[in-house]
Amino acid sequence: MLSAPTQHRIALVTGITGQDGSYLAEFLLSKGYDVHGLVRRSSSFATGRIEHIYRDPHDAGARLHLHYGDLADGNSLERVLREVKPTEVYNLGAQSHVRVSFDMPVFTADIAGVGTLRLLEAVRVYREESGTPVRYYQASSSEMFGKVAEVPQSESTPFHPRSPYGVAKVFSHWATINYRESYGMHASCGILFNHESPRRGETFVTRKITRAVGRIKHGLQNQVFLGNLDAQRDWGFAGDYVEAMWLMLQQDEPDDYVVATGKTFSVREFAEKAFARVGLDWQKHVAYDPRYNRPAEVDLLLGDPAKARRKLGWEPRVDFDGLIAMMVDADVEMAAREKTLRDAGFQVGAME
Ligand code: NAP
Ligand code: G4F
Repeated sequence: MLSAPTQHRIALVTGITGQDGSYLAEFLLSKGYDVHGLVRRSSSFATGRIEHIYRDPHDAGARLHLHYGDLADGNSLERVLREVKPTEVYNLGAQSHVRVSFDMPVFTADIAGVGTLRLLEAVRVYREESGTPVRYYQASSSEMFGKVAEVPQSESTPFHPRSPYGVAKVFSHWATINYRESYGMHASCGILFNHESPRRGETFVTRKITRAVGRIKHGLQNQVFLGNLDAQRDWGFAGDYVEAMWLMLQQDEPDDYVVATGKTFSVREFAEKAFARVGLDWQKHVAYDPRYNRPAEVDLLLGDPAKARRKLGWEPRVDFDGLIAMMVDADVEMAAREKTLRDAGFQVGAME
């Protein structure tokens, strides 16, 4: 059941510069929230996905505020909570790349695992000291199901993570439930299946494929190297999934929810449809490179979103074909801009 807001709504979002953070910021601003984002210091700007909000001619830009902080640094989290005084906290920050988590397991555990605990503890203390009833969202992941115990996966499916990232997310998931049960915190976990968009990081498989399609179409490259084409994922649109995050925090009671489309497709099918969208045969352009395989793979993810549908009234709006069309079209346009730059003598390139 939706509970009516009783006070001015202020959200703090970790991971605001990421794919989901940018869509969530737009969504919350459209609902009238003041939105505060935690950003890490880096030697170059990482704010490309939210820059357009600042340029918004209406008041949204004025209601978006950024604060330096890091999930590795508990003191920074405490300081930002005291400054911002949020009514809702969304923890989206993480080293979120599964393949990279095998190369950087300790860093991944520190940010995607212990980082959550630092934030939960900071929220607990802030809530007790200020008397403010903060609601908390944890970005849990279908990667926790790993070597799946059943198909489809629901909130009651046992976890069997297959990567340092998946293990860290299981830790965060249970830490969140523990804070709910121990301290009565309104803390909910969204077990989100893969969700993509034109803002998806370029090293995740969907975006890597659609970027390649755009560049191949415009003659900027000829091939893309991929790993396991047999893996199956339940892919949705990130813009739809951030609404489910918000809905969880509007419920009277905190709980955990699977957010998915209920349909699964292979990487091969994604590639085939993405190339076909611009009239190309994927088999002429996709090559295999074992570097992109993982030491342990998650073969099949398929979510059962029945609980989210029933209790939150949530439904995905964009289907698999719609998602591919949206991503390919955006990346064909991006490649056209790159080509114009290249033809004008600028150096352009995409990293794999
Ligand atoms: P993303 O695009 O990789 O964004 C990750 C965000 O976390 C970025 O803003 C990044 O900042 C930030 N971050 C990284 N290390 C940090 C640190 N030490 N302290 C503070 N912030 C840090 O990921 P996403 O796809 O938006 O996913 C959002 C969350 O949902 C992540 O927790 C992810 O694990 C989880 N999730 C994602 C999916 C999916 O399919 N997308 C599915 C299930 C769960 P920089 O910009 O500075 O790097
Ligand atoms: O796009 P991916 O890297 O996403 P993955 O590993 O499923 O993780 C994403 O979804 C999780 C939710 O289940 C999130 F929690 C996580 O943060 C992230 O957003 O890989 C998808 C599949 C894998 O099976 C991988 O082996 O694609 C396969 N694949 C094949 N070739 C490739 C490639 N993946 C990548 N990144 N690059 C390739 O060249």
